[in-house]
Parts: sequence; C-alpha cells; structure tokens
Amino acid sequence: MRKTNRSVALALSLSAGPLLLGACNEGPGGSGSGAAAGSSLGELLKARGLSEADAVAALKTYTPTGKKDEYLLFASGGHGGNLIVIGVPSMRILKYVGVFTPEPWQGYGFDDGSKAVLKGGQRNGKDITWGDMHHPALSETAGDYDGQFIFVNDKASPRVAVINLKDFTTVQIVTSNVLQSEHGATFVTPNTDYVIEGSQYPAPLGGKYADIDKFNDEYRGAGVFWKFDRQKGRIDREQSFAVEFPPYMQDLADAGKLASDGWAFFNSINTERATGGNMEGKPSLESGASQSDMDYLHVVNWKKAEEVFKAGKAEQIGDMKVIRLQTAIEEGILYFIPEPKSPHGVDVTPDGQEIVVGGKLDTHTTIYSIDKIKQLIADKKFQGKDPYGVPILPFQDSIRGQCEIGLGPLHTQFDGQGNAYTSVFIESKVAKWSLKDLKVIEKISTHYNIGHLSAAEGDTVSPDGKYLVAMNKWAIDRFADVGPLLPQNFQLIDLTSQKLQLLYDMPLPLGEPHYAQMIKADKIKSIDVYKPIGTDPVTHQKDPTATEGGKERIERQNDGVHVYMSAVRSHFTPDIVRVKEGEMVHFHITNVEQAKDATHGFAIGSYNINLSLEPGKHANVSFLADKPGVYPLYCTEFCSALHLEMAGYFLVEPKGEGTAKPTAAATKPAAAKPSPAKTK
Ligand code: K7E
Ligand code: CUA
Repeated sequence: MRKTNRSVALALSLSAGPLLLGACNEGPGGSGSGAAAGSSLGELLKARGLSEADAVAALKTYTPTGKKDEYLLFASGGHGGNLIVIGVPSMRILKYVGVFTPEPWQGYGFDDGSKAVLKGGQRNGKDITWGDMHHPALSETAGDYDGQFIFVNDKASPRVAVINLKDFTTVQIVTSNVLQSEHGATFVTPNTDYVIEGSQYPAPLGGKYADIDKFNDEYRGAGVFWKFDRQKGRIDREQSFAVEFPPYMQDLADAGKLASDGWAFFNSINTERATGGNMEGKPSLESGASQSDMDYLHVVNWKKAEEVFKAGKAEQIGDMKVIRLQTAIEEGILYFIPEPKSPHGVDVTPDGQEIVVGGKLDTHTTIYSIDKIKQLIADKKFQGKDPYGVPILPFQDSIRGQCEIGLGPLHTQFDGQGNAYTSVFIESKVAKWSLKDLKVIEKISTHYNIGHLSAAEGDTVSPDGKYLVAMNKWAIDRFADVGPLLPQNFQLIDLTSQKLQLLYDMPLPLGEPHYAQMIKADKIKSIDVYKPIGTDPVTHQKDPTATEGGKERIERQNDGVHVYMSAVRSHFTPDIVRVKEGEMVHFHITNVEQAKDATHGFAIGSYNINLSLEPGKHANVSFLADKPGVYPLYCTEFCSALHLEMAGYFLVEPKGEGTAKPTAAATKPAAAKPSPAKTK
C-alpha cells in the first residue's frame, strides 16, 4: 500500500495482527508471506470497494475467535417481549432472555417454574403472550451499575420483570391494576431501592370503568414505586406504592442521583387533556394534544412519598396503596415545571445536578437545575397551580439554560467528560454537545429515525464514553431486502475518535427495541453451572424434587404419576415412561452434569413440552396425559456424538386397555453405563 494514510496506520497500530501488518508493509506487489494476491490490505480494500475509513472501522470492531467483548449491551426486544444481550464492539448477539413471552430455546414458559413466573404477569386473569418492552434498567449501587439484576417493563400491559444476572433468568413479573398502560419504566433509584414505573395513557385507577367524557374527573396517571428487596432478589409488593398524577400523559421518567437523590422526574405530554374522538366531532388526539407551548415536568420527592406511605397515609385503590393527588400536594411530594412542547426524554446528568429534557416539537434540550428547583420549593416561589392544584415552579427560574440541538431532540446520554449526546429524531442524527456551555460540538448522521441511544454506562454517575449505539427505527437501504418488514438498525459509534465515527450497522430482526443499557462486561459475574446439582433457577435453591443419580424412579401418588428423571450424556433415566390416559404426569428432571455448556433439552412433541436443562439445573413439568398414544421423548440439544440416541418413549395407554404396567415403580434403573462419547 503506497499511501500511509494516518487513520489506517493508527488502526493497524491499535489492533492489527502480524499477518495484516506484514501484508501491509509489503505492499500490493509483495509476495512475501505467500498469501494469495488479494489478501493484502490494499488489495482487499480495492476488491471489496472499501475506503480506508471502512478498514479502520472494521479493525475497531473485529473480535477474533476466542476474544471477548469489552461491554454488554442489554437491549429491549420491543414487541418480542424479550431481552437481547449484545457484545460491544463486535455487535454479536449473545443471548435472548425470555421475559414477557415464552422462549422455547430456554424452556421458558414450558416448565412449571417459568410458567409460574409468566403467570405473575397475567392481567385480569388473562395470559399475556406478548410484551411491548421499552426500557431495561440495570441494578445500581451508589448510582453505578452493579451487574446483579436487570429490570424491564411492558408498556402495553403494565408489567415489570426482574431478571437475575447470575444466570440471565427471569425470576419475577409483577403488575398492578392501578395502571392500564405505562411508559416511564423501568428506572431505578441509585441503590435500587425502588424500580419506577410511570403511567402513560390515563385511565381510572384500579381498573374501574368510566366513560371517556369523565376524563378530567375520573381518569388519572400515577407513578408506581416498586420496592426491590435485593436480599431476596424480588420486588416486594407489600412495600410498594403509587403516587397519583393528574390525567396528563406521563412519558419517560428518571431517578435523581447524587445531588438529586430522593427525587424522581416524569415528563408529560397532552396536558391539554385531549381525548381524541375524531368520529365524534372532536380533533384527533394527535392535534388536540399539541396545542399548548408547554407541558409539565413532574418533580416527585419519592423519599417524602415513602415516608407518607409508611405513615399509613396512602389509600388502597385496586391492588395497590396510592398516595392520592391531594395528599401528594399537601405533603410536598409533587411539583410541576413547564417544559417545552411535547417533551420525550428526561435524563439526569452524571453528577445529578441537572435534568435534561428533549422536546420533540422543540429544537432545544432544556437543562433544569436541581439546586434551583429545591430553592424555589423551599421559598414556595410558584407561578401558579394546575387545574388539580399542583404547584407550578416558574420555568425560567428552574433552568440553567437550553441547548439548540436541532429538529426533534429525544434522549440524552453522557460520556463522563462533560459531553452529552442527544438523539435528534427528525434529522436522524446524534448531536454531541457540551454540558459546560450548552453548545453543539458535532453531529453525526444515523440511518434512520434514531430513537434512543446508549453510551457505555452512559446514564450512571460515572459514564465510560468510548462507545455509543444509535438505536434506529428505520433501516431503509442498509441491508439486503427481506420483504416489507425491515429490521431495526443499531449503529455503533466510536466516541474516542477525533470526530465521531460510525463503526458498524447491526440489524436487529425483532420488535422495536427502544432503549438499551451498556455495562462493562467484567461487572457481570454469572455462573457457569448450577450448584448444587438439582438447582431450581427461579429460587437458586436445590429443588425438593431434584433427582439424584441412582435414585431415579417412577411413583404413583395421589395427584398422579411422578417421574424422577436424570439427564446425562447421552440418556434419560428412566427412558420409558408408561402412564394411563387421564393421569396427571409430573416430570422432575435433573441434569446431573457439571461440565460447562453440557445442556440437554427434554421434548415431548404433541404435548407441547420442551425444557432446557443446563448443567446442574432441575426442572419440573406437570400435565394431563389426555391423549393416548406413543410419544417419543428426546433431547433437543446436540449434546454428544450419541445425542440422537438420547431418547425414549412416553406411552399413554388408552383407558380400558387393562392395567398400564406402572413402570418399574420400585425397580432400580440399570446401572448407568458411562457414555462412550463425551464430546465436551
Ligand atoms: Cu421509544 Cu423510550 Cu418508549 Cu423514546 S421511547 S424512542
Ligand atoms: Cu442431551 Cu442431546
């Protein structure tokens, strides 16, 4: 290569291996290493029509076999209702975690334990088989990600899930009928004392009915504060409460930290209280809701709310204790500050001093100061009250200033070096701006219609900078054609280069993901195998029905047939199970292996059963054997050379065909022979 372009030289010095360097030094004519012509960097670039900047980008993301990513991006799976784990900078998908929807690969929603978790998310007794996941929130200690848990929300059927990052397993889903939809979720307080869930579309609290013409009087919003018990790794319903809001459409939320610890912030839109009704002689919601110049930032003193709740001043509404609006006003829990037209994102700066709001129909981000807010409250300096009596702080006195961003600023992240990054939806750009003088430094194009963006630890007290992922809703002309439904496009941007540099486009072929959080990978201390053998992944305790090797058995009890089964390469014991039509069957299956990645599946077709048994894991599945027949059972993970032989039969004898031989009820299984083919 003749030109020693600076950026290529830089990239090579960063991470090129010796082969590439050699090829480069020799130039296009060199034959040196004997590599085929076309494998030198210069020739490759030419042959593939790549620029040198492309090569730099490639070297910054390429992660050779065996090398691991520096960061993990936890992205919402949108309508898919699952959580997606992506390595950064390689942008390789590492895992889908089933959350609000069954995930067959993980057996999630198929074994009794995970079915019970999903059942926690039933609404009005109905199973919900999708989720509109928006905002994942990693657990925090002192405002920094601690890598222990992650929470996610479902906007459509207001639900919050807890995922244990020890094994990336959903362990709890909670819901309250106080809300009928939500959006400002999930956001955690700095020590994960509370998981915040803010409503979106107002409705009567507690799931009651009221006609839409009673909107102003009967419809309400609310902020739910779910208490998290870190010791138990569960949300504690009894210690959770809500604060009632007027019937505006609350939007995103964020918890204060450091200087603003103890406070929570919720945006709102539609303070006009438009209800739509375009077939009833009224303007559509869209035009009705964008009349006023200002909506209200809701400023909530949650520490005060916690005291008021603990003092017994909350009222039971539906299934939750609610601090009524009047109480919230009297006790100094709720204040409003005007915010420009149809705001969307609200993001607290790393030092907790300021709150950045992006106005979709405004060209600015507005930077509120918590010190000013506190002072105004202390001085009772209000500009008036809203129609429900909530005190309104004066706008100009609450802000430090505004930054002229461009058309459609949405969400903001930080790099810990005094810079903020705001997604600019209408312009399809990321704007980098200075928190110091509130001036835009640089913009970079995204493709297209960027929603959220996620910088490395970019919403904590100590952001890392380095990488930023633009989460784009449209992907026109970016990928090979796959029909009219296009993937989402995640674009990785380098924050360390002189100018912002786009490194990689990653299609995400799932629901619209909205938000993601990026954590340093070494903060996640996940387990390799379940210990002790027979562990229930929901409780992380040994399951009482765990099967020990050598103690496999089939027992007929009052509630049906219990099959205590073990799985090991490459057989199930027992491998023949006979039951009678109409019997309840309870499989208790333990993977007795402790070798890393030695996962077995357990499938019975036609009965809709597919379990995933990671090493050491125990799973139960109970079902009615209501269809007589012969059902092969088998392992669904190619676990060894004799994986195909890891099979057996589930025999359901028709009623009235004599007595089903209760399989070896008291018989010992044949001594398990060591498998001839342990490939792992
Ligand atoms: Cu899509 Cu955070 Cu739900 Cu903005 S939200 S884009
Ligand atoms: Cu076990 Cu295949």
